Parts: sequence; C-alpha cells; structure tokens
Amino acid sequence: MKGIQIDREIIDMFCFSGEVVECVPFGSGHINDTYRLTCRRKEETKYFILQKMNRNVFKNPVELMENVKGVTTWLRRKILEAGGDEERETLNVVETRDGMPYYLDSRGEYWRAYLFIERASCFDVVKNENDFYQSAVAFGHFQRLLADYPAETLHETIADFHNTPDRLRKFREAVDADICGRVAEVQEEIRFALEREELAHTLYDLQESGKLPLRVTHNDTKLNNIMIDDTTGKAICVIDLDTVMPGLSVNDFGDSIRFGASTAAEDEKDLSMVSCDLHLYELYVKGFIEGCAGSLTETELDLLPMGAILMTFECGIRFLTDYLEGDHYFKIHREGHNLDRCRTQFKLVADMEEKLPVMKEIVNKYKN
Ligand code: ADP
Ligand code: GN1
Ligand code: MG
Repeated sequence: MKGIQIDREIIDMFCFSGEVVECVPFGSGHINDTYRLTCRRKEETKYFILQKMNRNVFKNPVELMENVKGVTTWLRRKILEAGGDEERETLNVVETRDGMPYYLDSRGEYWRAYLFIERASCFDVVKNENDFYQSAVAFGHFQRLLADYPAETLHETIADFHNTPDRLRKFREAVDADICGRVAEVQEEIRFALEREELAHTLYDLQESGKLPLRVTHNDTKLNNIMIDDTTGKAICVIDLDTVMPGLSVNDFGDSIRFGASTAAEDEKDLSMVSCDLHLYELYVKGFIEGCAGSLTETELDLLPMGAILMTFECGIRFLTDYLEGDHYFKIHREGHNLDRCRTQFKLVADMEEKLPVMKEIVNKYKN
C-alpha cells in the first residue's frame, strides 16, 4: 500500500470494495485524522474516507456514531423521496464486517469510514462567490430537512458546544491557570475578550428564555464542511456531522459568515488583510434565507448578524483558550497557530461590530 501505513487490522475490518492500494492524509479539518483510501478491483478504482475520530474531543464516539447513522439514514430517505442521488448528497457510512458503523482498534482508537464524494471539492477560502451562495442555500436546506427530526434521540456530542458564556468562563480559568506561561504576551487579546462579557450572553439568554427556538442544527457550518460539485458548482453535500445537535439557526448562519465572508484565511498572520466582506455576507444572507424556506422566525432573522459576531467571538476565545492551555484541542501546524487564529477572529469581531447596522439592513432587504 502506498502512502501512510494504517494497520491492516483496521483496513481489513471495513467493507471496502477491492484492494486498498493507497492511503493519503486528506482535507484540512482541525479535529479528526482524515485519510483518503484508493481501492482497486480489476479495472475499477473507488475511493473512501477513513477517519480516526478524535477521542480527546469526542468523549463518546459510540453515541456520536449513533447520531451520524440516524441523521444520514434520515437524509438518505428525504433525498430519495426528492429523486436525488443518495450516494453524493449525504454522507454514507461504510460499515465494518460485523455490521457496525465504527471500529474500535486494539489501541482503543475509534475509526469510521464514508463513501468518498467524487468530483466535488471543499474550500478553505471562497474562490468563487457562487460557491459561497450555494453553500448558504445548502446549509439552510440541511436545517430544513432536519426540521422534523426527532431531536430528543440525538446525543449531545460535546456539552455546551455553543454556550458562549460557558466558553468565556473556561477562558477565564485558562487565564488564571496560565499553565504555559503565555498570558503575559496576550494581554491585548485577553482584554478584548473580557470587555465582551455582556455580548457573550446575548444569544444564550434569548435561548434560555425561549425567545430563540432550539432546532436540529449542524453547529460547524464552515465552508470546508460542505462539498461543491466540480461540474455544476452546486453545494451537494453537507459533511462533518459530528456536532449535529439541537442548537440555534443563527449560530449556523454565523459560523459560515465567520469563516467564509472573511477576506482572509482563518489563520492569516497579516491582520490588515482580514475583514468581513459585505458582498459575500449579502450573498450568504440571501442563500441561507432561501434555503431555510420561510422556517425562520422574525427574531431569528433579526439576530442573524448577531450570530455572525458571536460565533466569531466564541471561536476566537476557543482558539485563545487552547493557546493558553498548550494547544491540546485544535490541530496546529506551526508555533502560535492558535494565537494567529484567535487574532483573525477578534479582528473580524471588531470589524463586524462597526458594520452591524449595515449587516442588519442587508437582512431586512431579504427577510420578506
Ligand atoms: P474534521 O472534523 O477534522 O473537520 P471532516 O469530517 O470535516 O473532519 O473531514 C475533513 C475533510 O475531509 C473535509 O473538510 C473534506 O475535505 C474531507 N472529507 C470528509 N468527508 C468526505 C467525503 N465523504 N468525501 C470527500 N471528502 C471528504
Ligand atoms: C473545528 O472540525 P472542523 O475543523 O470542521 C471545530 C469548530 C470550529 C472550527 C474552527 C468539533 O471544526 O467548532 O469552529 O474548527 N469543531 C469542533 O475552524 O470543535
Ligand atoms: Mg470539518
């Protein structure tokens, strides 16, 4: 086998068609270890995704895979009813030889496999603005398809995932503990975060008081969690279903803006390059509202811009917390990577705070 050598024990457990001839690291996710496998049978070549799930992040991989199985089975049915292609429009779990959706190896690691979605791509920055618009329609539509999913059957894969006040509390703890001695060099960032205590509560409090409805949401709606068809340019499949849980629609909207409407990559070092592109923002507003097809309440629509600010702020404090704690959560590829990521997020927050009135006007333009 060419490329990375994965134990035969693991490869042989899954029902791949043909002989596995190559395994290469794949994608740019921050959480799981992702590989693309090439399988050959006679003249035919087929690809699969193999992932080692991140056990540090996902404490209960069995429950997580129950969610993924439940959601993908549900989506598959809806896609078939609509005459779609169920092998390309949703993730498809490849089972193990004993019919399980994951494999627990002898080292205690959990593995899973998916059909590889061919002739489609994921992007880390917007290369073509239509891709971004299409991703908005697809994320909105995804929420719509899951609107009547039995939410009570979903496990909470990460507790308090988008509980921003709790994220701020954990951040304070990391500052107080200062286990890596990094607090002194990030005083400006710490101040930026702590000044926004009140902001951190906005959406959470509205959720608690029942003014914002809990829906089945994706919770990690960045552009590289959606596959865009290479030929049609349509966003065909929402991937990375690890955090599908009850959540807020405004957070799904907001996380997409955080990542995709930025004029620079999430880890850009030159902060002068980083701002929120209002044209991309507008395209996303239009697409998301279309994709949700009338299902959002007036309050949700009004709070879409706040979702963008808060998801960006929350992500910034998560990166900074991880930096202070020694980079144990997000994968890093260089010294200070999480700090660089935090800085782009805070730059975006400041920019969006200034642009908030215009961001609201843009929503108003599309909301009726
Ligand atoms: P992470 O949680 O680490 O972000 P993802 O599930 O998002 O892991 O996978 C990482 C990357 O792998 C994705 O951004 C995408 O590029 C690629 N990928 C994941 N699943 C598939 C699939 N079924 N077909 C093709 N590419 C995929
Ligand atoms: C992680 O898994 P990935 O790379 O798609 C993270 C998100 C963050 C994002 C920041 C389970 O997403 O919450 O917003 O990094 N996922 C998890 O890029 O923590
Ligand atoms: Mg991902």
